[in-house]
Amino acid sequence: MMDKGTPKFISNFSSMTNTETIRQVYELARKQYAALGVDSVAALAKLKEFEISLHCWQTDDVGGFETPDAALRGGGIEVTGNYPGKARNIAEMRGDLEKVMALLPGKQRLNLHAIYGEFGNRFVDRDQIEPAHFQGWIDWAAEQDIALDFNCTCFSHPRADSGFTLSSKDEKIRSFWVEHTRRCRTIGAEMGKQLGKTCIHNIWIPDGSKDVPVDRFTRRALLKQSLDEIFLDEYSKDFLKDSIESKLFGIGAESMTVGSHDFYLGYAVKNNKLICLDNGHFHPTEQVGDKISACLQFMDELMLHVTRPVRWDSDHVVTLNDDVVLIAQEIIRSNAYDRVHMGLDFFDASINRIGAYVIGTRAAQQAMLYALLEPLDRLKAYEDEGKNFERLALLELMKSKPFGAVWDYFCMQEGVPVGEEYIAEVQAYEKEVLNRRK
Ligand code: RNT
Ligand code: ZN
Repeated sequence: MMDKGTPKFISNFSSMTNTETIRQVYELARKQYAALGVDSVAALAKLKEFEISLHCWQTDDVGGFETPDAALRGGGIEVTGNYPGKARNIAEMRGDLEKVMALLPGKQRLNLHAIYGEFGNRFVDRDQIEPAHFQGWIDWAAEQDIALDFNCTCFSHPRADSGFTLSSKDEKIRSFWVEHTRRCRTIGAEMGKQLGKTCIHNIWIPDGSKDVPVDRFTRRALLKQSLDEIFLDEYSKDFLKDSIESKLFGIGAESMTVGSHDFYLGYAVKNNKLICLDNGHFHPTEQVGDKISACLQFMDELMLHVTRPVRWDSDHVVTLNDDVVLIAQEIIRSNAYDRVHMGLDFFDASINRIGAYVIGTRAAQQAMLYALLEPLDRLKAYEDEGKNFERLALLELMKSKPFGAVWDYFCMQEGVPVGEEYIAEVQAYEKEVLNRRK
């Protein structure tokens, strides 16, 4: 089992850090927050328990290990860059993820895609995959004391080349993807069962059309039919929960996406599923943060894919930006800490991939901390009294409160590098591990 309290770092960061200073600065910060009625000790306790599901696909640029030279192809998503050191096999991928988790405070889960099974040296097609292909991952997750989430992979495959999978009009193709996704749910349920922690299985498909279609209706009817078939198999919610992920458009599918937000929202509400909101999958002026309280009126739980779209669904590394902060604030303000599951979804091959994970995950955690440190009672009181100047003033003032001091203290408590110390850790791993991969 991984113990975050016993850091296993290559460089000796603790000597560089004045732990006493961090403690003192935190103590001053704690008092400032307390003066506003904010309990920073309680905030850190909550942050420590908030699980973030790490997407496995940043390790290898969404390639997977079905064949030795597998790479992302098509599906309307793109990985750009050729920074050295990507994981070439599952052993390297696990090593990378262990390193990432050792550099992160708090709790993580791992979000796997179906293309990351252990298929030995033979090709196992998507409609043939079984729990046995993921037993190694389940065992590894148990050793790491983390839960697993899972995804069917309905792209990077000849049967997805037409641009349609679960909404294909070719019955052979459609039923192939139905079979794949059914098997993925079986695998997810097995993960949840063995690990004793519910697995969320997410369905995202690339289906859409480049130019204006005339028959959107049949496509969506086919997708609905496929989902109905997929969800015929019932699993205990203790083992498996299902989410469905919408999208506005993808490259090569600019004019229509079959699985749009309206489509999946309707499906999820009617069929008691989770919706997965990816903040790269909406019009740039729409805010996923705003959607949380709307969706939660009609469903028990939500899944998130936190990412950073730059002009389009570019899946840049998550940073602590307004979009991510609003998402976190809306989780806390809606008292939905237990109802919203946060996963990450970015893939940048132009920078050190381990560093990308650490930056992105820490940013998401920092957003949560920022939200947890909000003087919510006072802000709500202002709002209820119509004191909108006061509300805006306090929101602005919170931006210059000593949030960083609380964050640093949290990292120190968790036994992970504080502040910029993680840069040296990532550099050392690059030198000693990543650069040896040719
Ligand atoms: C694609 C979706 C989807 C994928 C992963 C790899 O636009 O965001 O979630 O990124 O399944
Ligand atoms: Zn996504």
